Amino acid sequence: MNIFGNQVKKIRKERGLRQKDLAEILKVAQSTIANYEQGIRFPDEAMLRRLADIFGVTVDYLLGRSPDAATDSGNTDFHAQASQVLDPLVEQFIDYVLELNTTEAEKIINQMLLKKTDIIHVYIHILQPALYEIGRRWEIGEIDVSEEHYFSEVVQDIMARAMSRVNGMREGLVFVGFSVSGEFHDIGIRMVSDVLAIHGWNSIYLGNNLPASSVLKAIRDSKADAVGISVTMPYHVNAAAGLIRVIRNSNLQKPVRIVVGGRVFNHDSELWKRIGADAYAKDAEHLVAVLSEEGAYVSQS
Ligand code: B12
Repeated sequence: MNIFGNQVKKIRKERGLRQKDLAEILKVAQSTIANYEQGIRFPDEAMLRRLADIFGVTVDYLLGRSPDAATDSGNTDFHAQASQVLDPLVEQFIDYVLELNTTEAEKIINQMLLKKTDIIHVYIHILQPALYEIGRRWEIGEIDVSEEHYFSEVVQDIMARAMSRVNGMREGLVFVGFSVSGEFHDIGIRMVSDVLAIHGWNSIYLGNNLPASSVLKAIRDSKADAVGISVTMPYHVNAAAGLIRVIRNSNLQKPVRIVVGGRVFNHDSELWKRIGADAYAKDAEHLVAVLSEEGAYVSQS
């Protein structure tokens, strides 16, 4: 019985990928995918892991050992990242939120916010690692999905309150940031948009699930200088590539720089080039450096 091959074929189709598309993402020949699906070949451990990552499922699910795509059935050490050594402040912040003590959690953050640029430090060094840790705990079944949802809502509330310290309308260069259509993860691009706002950009954050026509309208109406597209799940990469083509082929009054970022790019350092973006940044702080290094944009702060 070819359980693995059948799983690959089923999930590939669910994600709307052709064998050719999957082969391109994995940088293998199309025949390799065909062989997997027909049970002629079986991947090594690294390739199994990559396939699971690309599909956003567990290795157990790929192997037909678990009926659940998102949680492992016991054999979790294969897929879950090792627990990282966490900054005690991050750990304390997580504990408070999971104990539903948001007052104490927010106190940790507020004590760090003496000037507006401290928000960047809090984002990158407290909230971001806390969210990554929450993802890890969810993946190994240590916390429930409801706790993961709650945690991300609390983080977004805290971000909104922190940003109320930064003035509303800015006169600087215009950045339009959003997550590619279909992508639920939008906290990362929201952080990026906020960080650019702190650096004086007129930063317009659009959230997620926008049709291409609305993206184009936003770029046109705002006369955007740069557009930021966020992708977390590997199966949304094609949508991002398509959107980049649409933006390039549209008749904009002025050229716009297209920058991309998000988990999927952090795991494949050349992917941004292959999908036609102008630049990539690994996190919000890095983006500021990338944009100013390019010399095209000078921080207004
Ligand atoms: C919160 C969360 C959710 C929330 C999202 C809420 C929201 N409004 O965003 C909810 C519950 C909705 C969710 C859903 C899902 N999730 Co989820 N989620 C997470 C979690 C825990 C945190 C994500 C996050 O906010 N990270 C913090 C931000 C700040 O980090 P970041 O996104 O990397 O962003 C930084 C950089 O990447 C960069 N960046 C990001 N975007 C951009 C854009 C530009 C232009 C630039 C320059 C830079 C840049 O800068 C950012 C700031 O520094 C992660 C764990 C993780 N490791 O990330 C899992 C995680 C991403 N989710 C995962 C999965 C599997 C899912 C689901 C498929 C689960 C399911 N079965 O339903 C769905 C996805 C559905 C979909 N269509 O998208 C997996 C993905 C695994 C994989 N193979 O890729 C993860 C890794 C969890 C895990 N350990 O397994 N998720």
